[in-house]
Amino acid sequence: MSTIYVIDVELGNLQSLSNAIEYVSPGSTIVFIRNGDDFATYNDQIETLLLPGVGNYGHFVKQVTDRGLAQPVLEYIALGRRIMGICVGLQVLMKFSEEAPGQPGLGLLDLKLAKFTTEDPIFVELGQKKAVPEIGWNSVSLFSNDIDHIYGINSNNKYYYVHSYAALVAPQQAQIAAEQANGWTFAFTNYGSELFVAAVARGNVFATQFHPEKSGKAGLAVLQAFLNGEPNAPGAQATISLSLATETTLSGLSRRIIACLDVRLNDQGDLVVTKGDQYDVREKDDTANVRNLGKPVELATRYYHQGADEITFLNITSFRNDPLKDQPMLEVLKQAAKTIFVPLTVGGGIKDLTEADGTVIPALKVAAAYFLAGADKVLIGLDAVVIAEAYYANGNKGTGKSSIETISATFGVQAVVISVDPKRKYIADPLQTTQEVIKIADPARYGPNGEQYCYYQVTSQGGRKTHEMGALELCIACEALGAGEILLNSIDHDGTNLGFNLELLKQVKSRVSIPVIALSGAGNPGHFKQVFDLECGVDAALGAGLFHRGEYTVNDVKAHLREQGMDVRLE
Ligand code: 1PR
Repeated sequence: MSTIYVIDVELGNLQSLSNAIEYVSPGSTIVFIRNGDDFATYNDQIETLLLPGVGNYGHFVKQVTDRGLAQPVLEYIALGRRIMGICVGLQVLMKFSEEAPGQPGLGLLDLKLAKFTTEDPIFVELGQKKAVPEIGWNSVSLFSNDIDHIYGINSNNKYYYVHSYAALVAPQQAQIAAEQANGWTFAFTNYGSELFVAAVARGNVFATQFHPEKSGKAGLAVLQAFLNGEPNAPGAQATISLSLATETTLSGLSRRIIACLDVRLNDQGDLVVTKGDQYDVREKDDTANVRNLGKPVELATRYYHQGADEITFLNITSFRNDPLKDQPMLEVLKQAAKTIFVPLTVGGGIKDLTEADGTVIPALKVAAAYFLAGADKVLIGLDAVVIAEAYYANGNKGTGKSSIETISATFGVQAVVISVDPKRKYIADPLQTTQEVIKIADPARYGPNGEQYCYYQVTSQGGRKTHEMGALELCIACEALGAGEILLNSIDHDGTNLGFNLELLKQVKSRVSIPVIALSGAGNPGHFKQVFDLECGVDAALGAGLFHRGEYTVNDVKAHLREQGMDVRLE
């Protein structure tokens, strides 16, 4: 059996990469290399080396440098030995990134990284902003050197990207042409109107901007091609060719469908998947039991095989206990990450924790435990409300110490999702509140006393506590503090099967520049079409009850969207 060496600077979800290696190359031994001494110890034996990177470029490059890994990696490459970089592991091979001007990369390629623009012309002309980071499933649109595949990458498949910075083609066409003349092969992808480097290959070096370990079967085929030393592998053949998809979305991303599992202990102490009706998870019969819809890992695996683009676990009673001690949830993640190769998000109790003896466990450590267990993103609910209230009280300034700020500074903004639990409040006169109100368009939806306005008050602790702050104001503050994505619930729609809360989604999505995930209320595949048709450009849609109750599968939703001409990822 082969031995795969993986550079580990403790900044990423290496559990998933290890699981993916085990899946494509069963029985392989994985050896982590954490510093220059480790490299020296194993150097002569290394035949295959992986350089996975997640999150903040500057932090990652500093770790590679400070741990004495930069020189050994460059010497290893110069000797013609095989290495694959992933995400920031591709970016570190380049010379410079705007994300960290003072932290030069290894400079193997004379290319620079720049941030995607939210003011992408093809979005601006439609009155929209392009969400940054790019989070979702995109295809490889073109290759250099007259090839149409490399290491299993082909244009028929979709791969999972999660990044704000990229090697953009437009500002450095001459440098890219020069690198092609130096023997580099490129694959490129469009994000909106910005073409960027999706993968590079030359001799012993291969690197991808997307995450093959999170890109389902298509991604696993890429990882396998590298591990097998097959640069000419054609790659997994998608069950559909892109030519059949009648739309090309503005961003280039396929419509992202997420399955969500609300998880909690039931009265018997078992960790079960449950589902609320407007956040009430107890049966309406005389048992008043916690609704038990199944086992978390079993349901998550089922949804992965049904085509879910992401899986979200919400530990909905974690505000009552300490998630670090909440071993069941960490164990769920570990088990799920073994066979689910799409992004995993986990939420519930992610904040600074004070133990019984007064010891404070910082949110960063809580989040790190979840990343180590196999999560790609952490989701923050209650603490986001506390942080946003402090932000506004402090004159629209952060403290630099909040969970959102510390986790995004270390693991990248794309690793931080905020969960918003809003509840409608009718307003007769906009002057009655300092929060931005929505003018209700449909008179049939006016308030009980004919109120023509409303806004969505934020709640916490599963809707038990109501705050004056509006959902929009919460999202604006959290984006400013480093959140990379918004999970926008709606208690009024939760579990109703009446469809998503379109007016709330329009209000928030039109005012933020990070991806917004719609959830609460999905009752049939048509509701997903309805929300993706919104002009504001919702980035993803999430369902729970309709999947848990077995009324529809994820693929039913995707098949319906495809029939309607929408671009979805089908494997
Ligand atoms: O506050 O950081 O500990 O995070 C707690 C997390 O748990 C937050 O994301 C919060 O939204 C969630 N949560 C807390 N209580 C409940 C509850 O239901 N009692 N879940 C809860 C909220 C989110 C989704 C949603 C479905 C819509 N549910 O699962 O229910 O997507 O269902 P549907 O598609 O069937 O309509 P913290």
